Formats: sequence, C-alpha cells, structure tokens
Amino acid sequence: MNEAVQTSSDFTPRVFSGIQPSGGLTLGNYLGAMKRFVQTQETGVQSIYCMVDLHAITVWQDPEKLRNATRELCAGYIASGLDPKKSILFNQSQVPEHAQLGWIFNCVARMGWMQRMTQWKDKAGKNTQNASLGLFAYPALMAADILLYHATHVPVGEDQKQHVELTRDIAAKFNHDYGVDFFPISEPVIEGAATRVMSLRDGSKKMSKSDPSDASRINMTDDADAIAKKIRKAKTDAEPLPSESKGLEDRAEARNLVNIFAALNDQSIDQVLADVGGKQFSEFKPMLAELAVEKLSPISGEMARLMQDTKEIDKILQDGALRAREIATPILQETYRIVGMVG
Ligand code: AQP
Repeated sequence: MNEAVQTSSDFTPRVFSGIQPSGGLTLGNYLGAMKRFVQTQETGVQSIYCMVDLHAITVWQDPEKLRNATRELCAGYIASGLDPKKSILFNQSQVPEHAQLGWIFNCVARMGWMQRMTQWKDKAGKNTQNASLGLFAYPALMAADILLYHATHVPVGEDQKQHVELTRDIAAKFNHDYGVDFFPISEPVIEGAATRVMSLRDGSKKMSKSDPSDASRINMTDDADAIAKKIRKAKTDAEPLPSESKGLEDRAEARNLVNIFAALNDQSIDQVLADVGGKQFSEFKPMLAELAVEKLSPISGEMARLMQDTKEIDKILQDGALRAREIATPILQETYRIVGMVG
C-alpha cells in the first residue's frame, strides 16, 4: 500500500454496496447486508445500493430467472426499509461506466492478486480452466463498482472482506502508477452479530443462495411453516445452550443459531445467552422460529406486494440508474483523462 495516497477520510463520506441477483435472497443477505444498509441510510450519509447483475452472470444464469431475481432483489431492498428517494437503487448493467472502469482496473490488477481470492478458489473449484474469465476478474469489477462513486465505506459480510481489501490495493496502485490522489482507499464495514450467517445444515459453510440444499438456508420468500421446519431440522449438538459466549467455542451450529437470534432481535450474543443459557435446543428452536417469522414475514409480504407491479420496480431502477450516472460519469471521464484517453 502506498503511504502517500489519500485516505478515505479525505473524501466526502459515501456508502456503496451491492447484492447479486443470482437467486432468491437469503437470511444471510438480509442480516449481513440489507438490514445494515437500512441502518446506514438512516444516518443520512449518501448511500448507493446496486443489484450487481453483471456479477451474477459470471456463473450461468437463466435469463428469465435473472430478470425476475433482479426485480425481486429491488423489492427486497425496499421491503427491508430502503427508500428509493433517500438511497440510490439501480441495477449495474444500466450504468455502463461500471464495465468501462472495470476494464481499466483489469489492466491495473495483477493476475497473482486475483489468484489469491478465496471466492475464486471456492467457486471455480478444481476445474479452473472451465471457469469464466468474468469469474476470475470479478474483484476488479467490484473495485470499479465501489470506486466509480468514490465510495468511502462498503458495508459487507465477512466473506467479501478480501474483495474490499483488493479494491484498496487497486485504488492505491492506480494512484501510485499515475501519480494522483484520485481514488479513495475505501473501508470495509463489517459489524454486528451476523456478518457471517452459516448454513443450517453445516456450521462450517456460509449460508448461500446457490447452495444446492434448500434446507441449508432461510429464503426471504419462505412462509412461516417453511421457516419453522428448517429451524426445527437445523443441525445442532446434544448439549444445552451455554450462559456465556465462551461456551459456544467449537460449537459452530449452536453459535450460528444464537448469532441469528441476536441479529434478528438487535441484541448481543451475551444478552441472548443470559436469557436462554441452560435451555435445550428443543426449547430454543421454537423461540428462534417465532422470532424469525415475526421479523421476516412483514418483509416477504411486502416483497410479494411490490412484485405485483414490476413496471413500478423498473421505474425505480431507471430513476436510480440516472442518478447513479450523474455521479459516475464525471469520475469515469476524469479516470480516462488521467490514463491518457483522447476524447
Ligand atoms: N451467509 C451470509 N452471512 C452474512 N452476509 C452474507 N452475505 C451473503 N451471504 C451472507 C452478504 O450479502 C451481500 C451480497 O452478497 P452476494 O449475494 O452478492 O454474494 P455472495 O456473498 O456470494 O452471496 P451468496 O448468497 O453466497 O450468493 P451466491 O450463492 O450467488 O454466490 C455481501 O455483502 C455478502 O457479504
């Protein structure tokens, strides 16, 4: 990292984050991202939230499902509490500057940096020769998403920390290579009880939209019965819950359920354990199911209502894209000028 470059504190605070419309939203997306986006919006800092459809197609997406998932994600953002008048909501493909800056960053980022990314290793698996070039270059496009708005803060779940760190490296290398202080060194914001919600079937795996097992996740569109059934069947151990967080060490599945409870109820882990310590899972799981239904049902109901008028959703996205471009266009133009493009 170049010591001489500007830090994010020299730039006007601005928040950017995104979610892929690569399937239905999960409780992991809600607690790790959306709930926190809403809290950020309420602080009054300018906030930009994107449906990163260009990222989604780094692995195959059925076109009709992608269209639907993009609209459903927009509905999910709004149903969770994002206000399209206060925050900018749009889909990435409608702001072509993302792909344009992404190309510049493809030329700044190094192959070795990309090869170290754990998401690349996880998603490409053993068959890297058959993975898309887009999947490999994913973090450079993500850097463009963030830096196109000179975003200073990026709320993400734990799994995206490495990509935000790479964004910082790209900004620093660009600034250094061209002798400018143009891009901020953005800060990842990873806070709260649920920055890493785990699979209900395996406490060592992240809860994910693309997990082949539907029982591994709570979908934001699941009804009360499905939520209760999945929590009832969630993997646990035979011990009662401890009274202190120390007692959750080496108990990944138990810790995950307590984390979810804490995040849904805006409590700390210790506050939850003070109430439920000593209880068996047969008693705790129905409490968690009831809480999850109470918190998620209004959101899924509102999502279903919003999805009845997809024209209105498309209008919100179009308006968001126009507002996003007002910020993005001058930053891309200045980037081109710095790099030496004639135009
Ligand atoms: N399980 C999780 N716990 C906490 N945060 C999570 N996020 C995702 N899963 C969890 C956060 O949600 C934001 C958007 O993530 P994404 O959907 O763009 O990409 P992802 O992290 O790859 O999510 P998935 O569900 O695993 O998608 P697929 O299966 O398509 O790859 C990010 O801030 C992420 O941290």
